[in-house]
Amino acid sequence: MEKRALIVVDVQYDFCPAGALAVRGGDEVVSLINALTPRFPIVVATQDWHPPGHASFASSHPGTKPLEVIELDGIRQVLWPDHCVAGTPGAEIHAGLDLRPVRAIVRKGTDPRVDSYSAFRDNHREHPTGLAGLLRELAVAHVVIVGLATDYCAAASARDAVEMGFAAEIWLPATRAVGAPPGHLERTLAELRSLGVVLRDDLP
Ligand code: VGL
Ligand code: ZN
Repeated sequence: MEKRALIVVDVQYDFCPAGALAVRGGDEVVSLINALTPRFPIVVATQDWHPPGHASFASSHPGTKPLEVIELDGIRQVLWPDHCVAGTPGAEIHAGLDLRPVRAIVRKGTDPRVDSYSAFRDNHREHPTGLAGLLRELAVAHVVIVGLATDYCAAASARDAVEMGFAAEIWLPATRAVGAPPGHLERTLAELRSLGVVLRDDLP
């Protein structure tokens, strides 16, 4: 079988209960992912890593509130509470996640002007993170995506993976979703399916 990599997306305190951008049940993925990592020859993780005042923060746009949608440099941007500010405790990867099998941690969202949901490139689809090159050099043809959040960073990573020539799956039980705005999760999953992303409802 072709070589598979596990991509562990944004399992960070700010996406866990009590975090700044808490995703319901976010911390529940930790033990599920720990059980998966030994089964993959390559495991990489991503870390949302924003400078203070990042353009995705509602606080950077006076008069707006989190979860409002604006147009930012010509693309749709959901505004978020301040989260995953580089170097803060909320930006740390959950201490329960076993990082020993993780070969590389890719940080993203570091450009103050543009958001970066995907593990592969920013939301303008202009600046790659380098992950595609790393995976290709390691002869990975197929990626399995788990982590947070299903409907934003996991989804964007799967979409880009397919577009960049990888086969992609999301293993849904090891993800949790933001679930906003209404209907976004369902639309996103339908779109991913139509692009050929395999959405698994169980964990093997
Ligand atoms: C994420 C919103 C903002 C995610 C990151 O990891 O899904 N969502 N930044
Ligand atoms: Zn973010």
